[in-house]
Amino acid sequence: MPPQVFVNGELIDKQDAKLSVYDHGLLYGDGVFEGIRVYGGRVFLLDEHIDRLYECARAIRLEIPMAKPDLTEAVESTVAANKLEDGYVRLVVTRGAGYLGLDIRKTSDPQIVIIADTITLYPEEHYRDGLSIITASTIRNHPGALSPRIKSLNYLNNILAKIEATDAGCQEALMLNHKGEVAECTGDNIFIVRRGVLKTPPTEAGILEGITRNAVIGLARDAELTVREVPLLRHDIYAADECFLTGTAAEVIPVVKLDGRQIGDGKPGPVTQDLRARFQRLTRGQDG
Ligand code: PXG
Repeated sequence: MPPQVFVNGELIDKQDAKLSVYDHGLLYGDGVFEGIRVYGGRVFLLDEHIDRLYECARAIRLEIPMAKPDLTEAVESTVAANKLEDGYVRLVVTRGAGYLGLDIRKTSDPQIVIIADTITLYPEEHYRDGLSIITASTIRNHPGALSPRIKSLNYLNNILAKIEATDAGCQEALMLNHKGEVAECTGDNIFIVRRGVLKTPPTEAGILEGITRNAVIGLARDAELTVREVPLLRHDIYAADECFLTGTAAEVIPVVKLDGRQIGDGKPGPVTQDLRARFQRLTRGQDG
C-alpha cells in the first residue's frame, strides 16, 4: 500500500494529496507545524506537541478547524495506517486558500496535513564523537518581529543559518539573539555543563521552547542535577566542561567544538552521556 497522508479529515494515497497553490501557507509561509517522533509504534510526547501546535496557532490567530482530541486521534491513525514503528510525523496547519494579499480575512478553510514517514538521523559517529559547530552570522529572529516561540512555516531565518553551517562543513550552527546572547541552533536547543551545573538559555532569550529540551530538563532534575535557565554568552560555551544539543530529530547529541575551539576535553562528557541514556530509556518507554 502506498504511503497514506492525512489531508483535511481523510487518509489518502501520498500521490493523490493536493493543496491549493493559493494556500497562504505556500504564498506567505502562513501556518504552523510540528515534527514528532514515533518510537516502537508510540507517538512520543504527542500531547505536548499538540498543545504547542494550538498555542502557536493562537499566536498567529489561526483557528485549527479540529478539536485537540480529534487531531490527536488523527495523528495516531495516520501512524497506524502507515504501520510505522520508528519514524517521524510532520503535522502542518496552513492558513488555507484565499485571494492574493496578506489579509487573513480573505482566506478560508485552514488545511490540516499529517505525514508519517521515516527520518534520517545524524550519522552514528556524531553521537559517539560529538559535533563541531560554528556560530552563524545570521542572528535569530528578534522576538519583537517574529517570536522564535512560534513554530511557523517561516523557517528562512533558520535555513540561512543552516546554509552557513553546511558551507563551513558543519551539521549545525549556533544562533545568537539580537543582544548577542546564545539562543539556539537551527533546529535544536543548546545546553552546557559547567562545574556539575546544567545550563540552558531561558525562553526569553528568543528560542523555541523545545519539547526535547523540556523533557531533558525533567530528566536532569530526576538525576538531581542543578538546572539553570540563564542567559549564556558564547564565552560560556567556550569555557564549558560539556555541551550538547536537544531536538526531536537529533534527540541528545554532544558538541565538542564551537568555532574551532575545543569544549572541555574534546570528548562527549559524562553528564551528556548519562542524559542521552536517560532520554533513550524515556523514548523506549522504560522510564515511566
Ligand atoms: N529550535 C528550533 C528552531 C527548532 O526548529 C528545536 C529547537 C527543538 O525542539 P523540539 O520540540 O523538537 O525538541 C526545533 C525543532 C524538521 C524538524 O523537520 C525541525 C524540528 C523538529 C523536528 C523536525 O526540520 N525543529
